[in-house]
Parts: sequence; C-alpha cells; structure tokens
Amino acid sequence: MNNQTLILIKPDGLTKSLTGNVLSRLSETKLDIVGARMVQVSRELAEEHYRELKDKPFFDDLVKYIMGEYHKKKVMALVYYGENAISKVREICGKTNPEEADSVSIRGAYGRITTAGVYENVMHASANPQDAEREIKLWFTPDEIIADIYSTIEVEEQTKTLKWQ
Ligand code: IDP
Ligand code: MG
Repeated sequence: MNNQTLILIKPDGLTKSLTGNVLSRLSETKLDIVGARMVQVSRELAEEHYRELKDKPFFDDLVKYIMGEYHKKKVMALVYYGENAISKVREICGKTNPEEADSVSIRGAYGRITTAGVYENVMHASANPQDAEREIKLWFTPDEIIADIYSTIEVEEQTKTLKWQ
C-alpha cells in the first residue's frame, strides 16, 4: 500500500553535516521525495509536533532540541511517498534510543545520548498513518507537496506575502 511519511533531519544531524548521509541511506528505500523545506522551528511548532509527549519529563529538553537550542537553529523537513513508506523509513531510522538502535540504522550509526540525557537521534520519522497525516499537515502547506496525498479546498485569502524584488 502506498503511503506518505514526514521525515525531519533534526538540528544535530544538520550541525554534524549528516544531511547527505541520511538522504543516501533513505534513497535505499526507492521512495519518492514529494516535499522538502528548511525550517526554523518556533516553540509553537515544536510543542504542537510533540504534543503527545507533553507530560514526559524530557518534554522541555525535547522542545529545545528540535528548536535548535543545542545546535544550529534549523531542521530539514521532507515528505517521502511510496509503497509502505512509513514502515520502510522507520526501519532505516532505527529505534528511538540511539544506544539501543541497530548500529546500521541511521540513529544507531549517528545518534547519541548527551550527558544531560537528551536523545540526539538525528531524525524523525512518522510512526503510523494518523501521525503522518497530522505531522505533514503541520509542517507543509498543500502547494509545497508535489503529489495529491490529502484532499484540499480552495480558499480565497488576502494576505501579505514576500515576493522577490
Ligand atoms: P520516535 O521519535 O522514535 O517516534 P517518540 O516516542 O515519538 O519516538 O519520541 C519522540 C522523540 O522524543 C524521540 O525521537 C526523542 O528525540 C525524544 N525521546 C523519546 N523518549 C525519550 C527519552 O526517554 N529520553 C529522552 N528523549 C526521548
Ligand atoms: Mg514518534
């Protein structure tokens, strides 16, 4: 079954120049990249993305981590689409705890736990179709995705946007 998944290369991955390595590993899946953008993560976006973990003791650190407080303040967000995209990407990504992740997985190869206990695990990958839908709609607008993955509606809006001068 075809599905789509949100991938984030987290600030530690970008700071350590691991973008190429992560994308090379992901290319083994033969999935299609249908969206990509660089994002400076606001507190609002961070808290919304991880809202299901808000009662965890590590939540504050996690929000700071994804906002780039410990690294460069940027995240690369991607949407991959294709046959079993969610499970294929989770497999290559590896377990949440980088010390427990298979050493050939991305998190196993490049992740670490800091002495302060932050899991610097390099990337995010949606866990299931419900999470993928919520997460993709949070990180991307419909016109930033080059495939018809979710239904859209046309809305007339008057907003100020930046144009190249
Ligand atoms: P996942 O990223 O593998 O789906 P989740 O349980 O959804 O794992 O957790 C989201 C993120 O929160 C993890 O990727 C990791 O950065 C962080 N995290 C999860 N569990 C812990 C923990 O026990 N200590 C520190 N950070 C954690
Ligand atoms: Mg998760």
